[in-house]
Amino acid sequence: MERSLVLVKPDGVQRALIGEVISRLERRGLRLVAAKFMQVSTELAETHYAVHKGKPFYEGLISYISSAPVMAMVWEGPNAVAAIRQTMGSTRPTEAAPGSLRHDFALEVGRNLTHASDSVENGANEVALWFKPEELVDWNREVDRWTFEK
Ligand code: DAT
Ligand code: MG
Repeated sequence: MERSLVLVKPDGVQRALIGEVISRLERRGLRLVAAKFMQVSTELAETHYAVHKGKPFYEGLISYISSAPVMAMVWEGPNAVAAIRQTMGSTRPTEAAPGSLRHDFALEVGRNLTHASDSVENGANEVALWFKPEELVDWNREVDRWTFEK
């Protein structure tokens, strides 16, 4: 079962869109594994976005993600990484598919509401960075057999 880190970034929290994000992931059939509302330290922001260090937008990205609280979550399901990226939409909101979160709720790449892991491997690494093992909940839903083929 694939897992992805999902963040509702500070703009999403300030704009009262936490529920919208959760609702869309729930409706998709994905299963919530962990959640915490938290202030991101500069250290965590820098580790999380280490791959972007040196890029022109890096400094702005670090201050944006640590400027106000975020809702950090782990979601799982078959093809969860691709499904969640699709629900979020492309990085640039003006390129995001109609109906995706970034299309429906964002205008600028620097205020694009959410983060989602971009590969299964990065998903596992990001979950380990943001959550302790004991914060991850293993559970089943009665409806899982109607959503998950196996
Ligand atoms: P994503 O968040 O879709 O995985 P990414 O990993 O390429 O996108 O970049 C991380 C974040 O950095 C992205 O959500 C917004 C910001 N960002 C990316 N490219 C940018 C750019 N060209 N200008 C400003 N911010 C950018
Ligand atoms: Mg990314």
